[in-house]
Amino acid sequence: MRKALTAVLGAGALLLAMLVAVALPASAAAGTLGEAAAATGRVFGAAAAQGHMGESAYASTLDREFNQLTPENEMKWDTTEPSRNSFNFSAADQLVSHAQAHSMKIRGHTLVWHSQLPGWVSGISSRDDLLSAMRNHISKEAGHFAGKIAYWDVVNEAFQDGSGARRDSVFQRVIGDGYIEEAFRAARAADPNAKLCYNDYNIDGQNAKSNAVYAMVQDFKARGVPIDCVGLQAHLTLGNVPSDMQANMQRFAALGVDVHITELDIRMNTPSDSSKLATQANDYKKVVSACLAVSRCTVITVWGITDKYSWVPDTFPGEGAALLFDDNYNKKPAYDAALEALGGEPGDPGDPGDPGDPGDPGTVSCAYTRTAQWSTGFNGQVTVTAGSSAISSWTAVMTMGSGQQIAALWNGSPTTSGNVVTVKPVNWNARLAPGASASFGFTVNASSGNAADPSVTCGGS
Ligand code: 9MR
Repeated sequence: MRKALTAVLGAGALLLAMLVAVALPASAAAGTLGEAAAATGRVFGAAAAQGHMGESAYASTLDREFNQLTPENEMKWDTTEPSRNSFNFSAADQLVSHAQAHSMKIRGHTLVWHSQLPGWVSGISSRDDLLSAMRNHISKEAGHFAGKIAYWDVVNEAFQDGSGARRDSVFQRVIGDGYIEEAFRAARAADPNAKLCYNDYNIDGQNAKSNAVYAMVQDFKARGVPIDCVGLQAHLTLGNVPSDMQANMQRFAALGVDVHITELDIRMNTPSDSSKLATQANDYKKVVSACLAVSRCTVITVWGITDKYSWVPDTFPGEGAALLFDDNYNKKPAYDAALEALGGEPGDPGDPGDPGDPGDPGTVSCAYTRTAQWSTGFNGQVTVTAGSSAISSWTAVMTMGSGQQIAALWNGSPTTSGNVVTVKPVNWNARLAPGASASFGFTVNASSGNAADPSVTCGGS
């Protein structure tokens, strides 16, 4: 953006140049997710697996981009206490040392969960026995890591989808509703400095399940049960970021807890293509922007570093490509979108792994301009420019302001879904030689005002 601005400044535009110089901060915009998040007072993290840390691109991408780490499996009960009162923290300790050496905050994941639970726990049928086993597990594990953990997912996934009823688990059956607060009390005692979170999926928007979690947090706050944060996992599917995600985060924040996006990924049917990647970029942008709009949303963590090792294809065959880096650790359009939404500046020449640089192969950049306006609408134009390689097609995804509709669009082929308009080429402007451009134009009817411009992301193939 700034580079583009500089490029159009003519020698005569001295006044404008001075204004721009005054308006921009003295330091360069952040070029990594962690730096950009830090500039907003947040952290941007990734789940990481000790088993992949020997792969240099894996570790170097983690170290370069992220300032928070969540062990993907290494702190789960089946790993840390496979038999009763016999603890093994070795894999988790290695990840914790790595994170500390790189000044990353650490999220402990997770103390009490129905899954990845050893058989000896599931087999306990006495309430006192299970309570004592759970308290011992929490006290030993959170005690072992005390002082090193910024946030603990104390209890994970305790509610059912749909109804918002408690999930059936050995803890629920044998201890009853009170097991969650018992777990939080034990965690506070074991590590008074960690922020204690409840973490779940499908609570990203407002629904029966998030309502149930909301009611629990409200009750905990009213009764002094120690809870500091709620984790929205945000395992999302393409094009389906809940429109009320920001409002949902805000209502939790209003209860006096922080809100964390803890396991973000946005999966698609594979293989990916430029259109899906552009939609995904727009989705990531929506999630990051929603977090930035809520002051108590302080953590964004993606559930993995590279698509290569994501949990998604194992669990949802035929789906994947859900993360910010592809199988070869190249930054995807979603990476640039997330970084830009954080206020960073993607695509600095020489950035490792960045195929979005001008001059890098196979990618496109796009620029939007408003070409005319009147009180109830405006005309806009988007120019798509190929990088140093020819492309055979491109996609632009525009998110329109509220109350805005495309009335006409020329030199492109639009499909509209809600406020998102996906524009593909017409047959004669699909193929672009290296550095060549194609433009499409459109007219917007804006019943509630013409102030907002669409936000535009592009992809090429
Ligand atoms: O990513 C994790 C994968 O490697 C494990 O096989 C799986 C086992 O259930 O857990 C995955 O992580 C889950 C996380 O711990 C809790 N929320 C859902 C995540 C994806 O399944």
